[in-house]
Amino acid sequence: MDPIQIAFFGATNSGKSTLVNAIAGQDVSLVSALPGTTTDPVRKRIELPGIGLCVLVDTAGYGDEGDLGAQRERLTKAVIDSTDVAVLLRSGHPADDEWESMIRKAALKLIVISSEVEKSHILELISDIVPKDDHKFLTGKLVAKGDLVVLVMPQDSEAPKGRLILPQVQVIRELLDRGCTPVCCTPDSLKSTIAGLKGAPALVITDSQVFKFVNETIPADWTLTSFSILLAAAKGDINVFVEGAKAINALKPGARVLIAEACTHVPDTEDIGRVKIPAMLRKRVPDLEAVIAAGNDFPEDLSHYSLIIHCGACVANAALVRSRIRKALLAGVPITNYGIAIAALQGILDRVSLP
Ligand SMILES: Nc1nc2c(ncn2[C@@H]2O[C@H](COP(=O)(O)OP(=O)(O)OP(=O)(O)O)[C@@H](O)[C@H]2O)c(=O)[nH]1
Ligand SMILES: [Mg+2]
Repeated sequence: MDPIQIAFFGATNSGKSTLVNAIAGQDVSLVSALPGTTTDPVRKRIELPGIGLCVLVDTAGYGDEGDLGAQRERLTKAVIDSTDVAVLLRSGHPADDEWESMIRKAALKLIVISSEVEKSHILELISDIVPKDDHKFLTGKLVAKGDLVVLVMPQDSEAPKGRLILPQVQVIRELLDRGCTPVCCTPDSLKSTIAGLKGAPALVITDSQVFKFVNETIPADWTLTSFSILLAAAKGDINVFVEGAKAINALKPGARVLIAEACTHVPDTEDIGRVKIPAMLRKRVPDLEAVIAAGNDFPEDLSHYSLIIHCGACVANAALVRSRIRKALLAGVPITNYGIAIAALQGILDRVSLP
């Protein structure tokens, strides 16, 4: 589903960019004898033989001096969080050990390279280490071949003009691949869509924003879930998120909640994370403080938060969500996500089917 993110780390001039270019078979990154040639992370999507669709990430080297060097190191460290496979080039730099232990602590797959012979076998080393079982279906066991599935997809002001959002596209494509019949409607046409069906669909998948309406509109014995829940299950740990959502009931007046968004976007007036969820929480918890962290700005210190609510991560990969779950659990802070928080807030988490 997600491309496998393979990131290259090492001191400046250790040969990261040269190696990335060799793997890609093209000039992805600038190479020079000058330390500090690569300044920001450089990403290249590429299909690697025997491995599959990958994103290669070349990073700025560590050991660069000054304020700019420190800023580059910060960007390089942020890459660790979304990485599936790290390749560390050891070149005898004093900081090699520190970086190796930092990457090991992040619990991702690691290949340590300390000789030119290893560099020449890099594709085999990557192929041996990449996770092979990552081809999970979003809809999991909820559907089988031949099933009819109703998709409720509001096209409000938040929806991009002229196209569908990625989770909807992914689910429709997957249902077609699995031999199912997706039937799409907006909340306005849900009743007439149901009336046109011969019997109960195998599953109804709704946008979580209209969860309550859909739940009240369809018969109580129909199987219901949401796009966010499917995504949460594919990108993260559904059990941790369901457990985290229970913390909503324990929030005390003045509690601080971290709303973490994987992407950065220009906020909308109907914004789900910045407006809708905080408003729903404040109805239950007086003086609740919602702190927004967008993109890479996930705080290092999570101890001030009573709960973390993460976005559906439609543009981020599972590795990033896993690393955030790990950080939350290490800090002892419950973590959930948008779709599951909304389901919990509307009191229908028990009504939802998990994939
Ligand atoms: N002998 C030898 N030289 C290499 C090797 N890999 C890279 N070089 C040379 O080392 C220098 C630095 O290579 P880069 O690939 O730019 O190194 P980098 O790690 O990307 O460096 P920064 O972007 O500055 O962090 C260049 O002059 C390369 O030609 C190698 O395996 N062997
Ligand atoms: Mg470079």
